[in-house]
Amino acid sequence: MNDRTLLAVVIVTLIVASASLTQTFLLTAAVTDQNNHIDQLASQLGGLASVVSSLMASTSTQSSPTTQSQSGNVVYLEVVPDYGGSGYDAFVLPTSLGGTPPNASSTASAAPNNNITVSHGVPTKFVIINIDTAVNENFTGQVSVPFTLYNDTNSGQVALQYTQGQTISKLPISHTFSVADLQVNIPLPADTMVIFTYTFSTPGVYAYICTTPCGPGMGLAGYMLGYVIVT
Ligand SMILES: [Cu+2]
Repeated sequence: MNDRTLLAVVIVTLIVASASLTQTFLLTAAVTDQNNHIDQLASQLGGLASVVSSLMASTSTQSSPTTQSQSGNVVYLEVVPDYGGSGYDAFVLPTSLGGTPPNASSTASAAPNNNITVSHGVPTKFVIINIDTAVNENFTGQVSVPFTLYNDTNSGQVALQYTQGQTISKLPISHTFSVADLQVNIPLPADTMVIFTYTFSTPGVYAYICTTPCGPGMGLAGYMLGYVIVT
């Protein structure tokens, strides 16, 4: 091999080696880039996982099978006509709405649990949805606990504010949400939603009832009678 040939071989070898080095460098850069990308994805997924787990945690605290949770200090309660059979209107917690309604007239022990648990000293927002269209009484009285009344949501929510001390005269209603011990007496007109906030100051068990003559469910535990358990 003469010098010229040797030089050519060296040059070719150098070119091949440098190409290989460049390729290695490029590959390494690509892998590093991909690793960064994976890290980024993982952190995004981690963020998503924490959002999902926090959502699941808040969902699970809201779905206690027997009592309405005070999660977020909001209590949802529905008034369902004929829930336990003809005339047996009832306060029903959303968690009890699924499944087969009880038949109160044939099974005395079929009373559903509509007890509500709240914490004392914490403002609790009550959202009461009355789907009963019957009018059982004209309500007259003074407002002790302010509330907002929303008319039939089908025709658009029209908010009416009732302030403390205001006199209500002959308001047609289906039911009331009344805690006699605490002067809570909220009228529930037909097909409306009523929202009010109340702070129970002392732990204990307080009966809540409906005072209108609305049928055999009146004064019956699990129907138009339930308990607020203040912890
Ligand atoms: Cu009633």
